[in-house]
Amino acid sequence: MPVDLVPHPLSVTELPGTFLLSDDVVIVARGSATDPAWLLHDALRAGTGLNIPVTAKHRNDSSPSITFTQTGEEPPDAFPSTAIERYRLDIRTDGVTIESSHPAGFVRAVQTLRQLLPPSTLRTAPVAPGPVEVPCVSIDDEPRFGWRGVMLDVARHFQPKEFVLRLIDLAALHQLNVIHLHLTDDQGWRLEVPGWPKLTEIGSWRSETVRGHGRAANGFDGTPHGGYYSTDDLREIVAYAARRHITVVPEIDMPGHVRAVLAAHPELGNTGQQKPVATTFGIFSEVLAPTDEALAFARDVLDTVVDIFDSPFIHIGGDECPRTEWEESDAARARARELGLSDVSELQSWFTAQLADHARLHGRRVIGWDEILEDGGAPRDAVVSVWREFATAAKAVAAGHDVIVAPQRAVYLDWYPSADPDEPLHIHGHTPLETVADFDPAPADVSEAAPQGDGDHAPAGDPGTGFGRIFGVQAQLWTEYMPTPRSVEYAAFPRLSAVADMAWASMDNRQHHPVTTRMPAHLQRLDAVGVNYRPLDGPRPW
Ligand code: TNX
Repeated sequence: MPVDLVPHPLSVTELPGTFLLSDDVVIVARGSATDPAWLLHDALRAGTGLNIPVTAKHRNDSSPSITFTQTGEEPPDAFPSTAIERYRLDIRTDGVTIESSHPAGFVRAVQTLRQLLPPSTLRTAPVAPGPVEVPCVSIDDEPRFGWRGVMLDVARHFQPKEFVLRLIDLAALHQLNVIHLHLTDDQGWRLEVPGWPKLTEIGSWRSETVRGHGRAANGFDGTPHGGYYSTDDLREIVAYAARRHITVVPEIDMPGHVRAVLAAHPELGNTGQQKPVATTFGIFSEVLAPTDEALAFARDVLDTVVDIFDSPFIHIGGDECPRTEWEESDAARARARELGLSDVSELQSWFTAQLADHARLHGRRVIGWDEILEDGGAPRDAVVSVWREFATAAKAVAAGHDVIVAPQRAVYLDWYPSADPDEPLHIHGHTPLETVADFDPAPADVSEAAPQGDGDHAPAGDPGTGFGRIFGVQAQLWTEYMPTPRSVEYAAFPRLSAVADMAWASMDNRQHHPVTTRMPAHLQRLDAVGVNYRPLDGPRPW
């Protein structure tokens, strides 16, 4: 039985025989392994109907067991860190053992075990209830990167909470550990902020939406579009992800991409003019004014975000912020002078620094798209999401920034998966599965760009892990042309499976066992989960 796992583990040894998972089996787990053990219990219950007990001690009888064992000292709960995700999974004919020093590693082992079961067990109810055979195998595993993410844009098209939870399940199955939610943009504001009711009353709705699919989709038929998550919805999402050791990174895009904010609060803009929430896509000239009032707003939103999300990193956007309004505003120019800036274009850098200061007060760090490096730059503790030129990754690392590799040419899943004219409407260029499968997010020249042996890069209390690192890699799902979960899944899969492999597997394993050859087996898993993936041989929408 070939074990075509996605992502590919660091080391896999296939052994003869199978382990019979039946109702004679018990799961043995204590302490930090208890929650992951129940995650396994729940998955087995759903997929096989077996109600395998979780106990703290081995029984005296000879019941075969799946035993979770904590090994060594639990490493500090640092994120991102590959050490906490290390695990060993040993499946023998007479029992299964899972070892890790941290619950994150136990959860990853559970996901690998799920992939080793017959694909039909990934369904939400058993189609063939009862015992299943698991191939014997010995796996030693650790990810290449500690940040393995997917960004979902819920602003351009609101995506129901149930779909966010499903995406978390799919991410978990693929060993991804970050869901980045792009919560705000010109076309909609998607989170409730106590004290700012107009943001959701006005900013979450637009009068038109892009309808349909295919190349004719870019039309409007007067159907309004909207929606937002309540603070409880978001807390539920965070808790659901946390059980799977996935961090939900919220993004509030500022100071550009704020048409939805300004529709609700024109007083935060540069012209005072009230314009509706945007109904088309692109880059708009409207940006936040560099005023104390706008800054107070941004801080208030960050306070809410920090209260809901436990992520050590808060994304503040920073992409595509035109300077035109600032250049044309006497007040903005005066403010820039007052702040001692040499030009209004540095107002964005000032804004980033203010938000980074505020985040730091809460013990958090900001992330920004790579534009934050321009016109004055960003504080060194700001993490940079490199999305335009991949070469920027090396520059950002050399400047001492931690980096998330997210270049559009390799990991923008909103780009076309092929040049086939029958592809449903996507955006910009082409990112076929093969391009994703071949991309190395940290080739030597990028990873070696880090400042060497400079103690001054090490954050206080964290010796040995200086700034200037490649955290990992992240795929983007911008939803301009993805109106529904079904269209998101079509764009995402199976390319996101290849991103997961890129983020976890070693280059050596990726070269010797290309993800494209493992894909046919993996698609059976996606079939069982009911994922609306794009078939390997092209479009059939729908
Ligand atoms: C650029 S990537 C954007 C988004 C668009 C995307 C479409 C980035 C930081 N900004 O606003 O949705 O291109 O691919």
